[in-house]
Amino acid sequence: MKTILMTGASGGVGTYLRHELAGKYKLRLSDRRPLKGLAKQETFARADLAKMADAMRITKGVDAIVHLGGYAVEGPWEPILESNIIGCYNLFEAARRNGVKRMLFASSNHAAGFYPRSETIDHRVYPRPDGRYGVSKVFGEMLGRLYSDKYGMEVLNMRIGNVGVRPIDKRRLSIWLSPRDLAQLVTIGIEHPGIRFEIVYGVSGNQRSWYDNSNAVRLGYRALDDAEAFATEVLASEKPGDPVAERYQGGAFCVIEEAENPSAPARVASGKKRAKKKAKKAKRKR
Ligand code: 15L
Repeated sequence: MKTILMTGASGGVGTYLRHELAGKYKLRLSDRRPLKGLAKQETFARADLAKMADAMRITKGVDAIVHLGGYAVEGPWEPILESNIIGCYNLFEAARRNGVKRMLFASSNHAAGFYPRSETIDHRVYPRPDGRYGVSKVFGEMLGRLYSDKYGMEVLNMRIGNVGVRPIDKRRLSIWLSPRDLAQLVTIGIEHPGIRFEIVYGVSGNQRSWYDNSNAVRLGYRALDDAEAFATEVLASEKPGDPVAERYQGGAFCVIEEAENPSAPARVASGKKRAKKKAKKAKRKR
């Protein structure tokens, strides 16, 4: 049985994936936060990927890495820099030094979030990140490109939409990824023999998809789910949003400013504090 390192295992995507992959692999779970309730084939290795020593310790002796760890939404630069730039670099470099061949990178739809919703995009489009977070995902993809070309690492980038048991709004009807479809893509990433460097979209077979996911299909992906089954219910409670957010695939990420992200309370609180301080200072100067 292969040993797979899963970073960011305490997060939402990690939790779904652990459940879906149970019994298929030995899972070495890792996160900055402690994790309780391990299943039979699971072990936990606490790590802060901003520290190279931690990255070296957890990547020893694994067959593949599923890198979910990082700052997962648009937000202030500092935590994105620490987790998604420094942490991501440390992980790739530690993997290389420890001889790990296979890397599955949880990229995001936000690496290309500034494409309009009227356009269907495939894995070959030029990135159009919709914020600092999106830029950090492009960085991760390009680290993969470098480590593949220079060191022969085998890299699958999954531009994940939104993982959940159901799509939560109109935008997610186009980018939803069910847990079992996520597991199918991850399994392809671990098992497919011919991977060098690939980009696929981490979305289910949604009728309203903005993606031509033929590269995933070429690798054997056959999505089992389609968000359309939830469309009537979802659209009944949909309220009109910001017109810019509505125009682009990345939605609200395209308009969010540093201190505005309600889905990142802890970090944003400090971002807000900083913004207030800055404003006060500027007022005093005036
Ligand atoms: C992402 O990349 C985020 O990690 C996730 O929290 C969602 O915001 C998702 O994109 C989305 O676009 O819905």
